[in-house]
Amino acid sequence: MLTIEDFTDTWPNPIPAATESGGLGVGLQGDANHSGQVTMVDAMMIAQVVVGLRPPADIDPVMSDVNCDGKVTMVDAMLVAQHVVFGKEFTCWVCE
Ligand SMILES: [Ca+2]
Repeated sequence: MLTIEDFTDTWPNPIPAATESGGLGVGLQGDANHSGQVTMVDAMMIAQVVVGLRPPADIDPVMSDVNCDGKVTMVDAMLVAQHVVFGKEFTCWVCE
């Protein structure tokens, strides 16, 4: 079992990280393309992977699974879009 309490760089600035079964993601939850920001591009990329317009390798599956159900689906794309537009925080439905 891996539990992340504080993950920082050498300054020490906090580094966002998330875990799920079989995976560790470092970065911003929802930042599917590792741009350093969570934007509508992330929501679009997740949606495009879900419908097969992009290869799964184009997104980080751990950072894209924002509801922590172990799958990347249209729900994750919608939650990322809601986060960008309304500032809604991500909630791990499975983890909590
Ligand atoms: Ca998910």
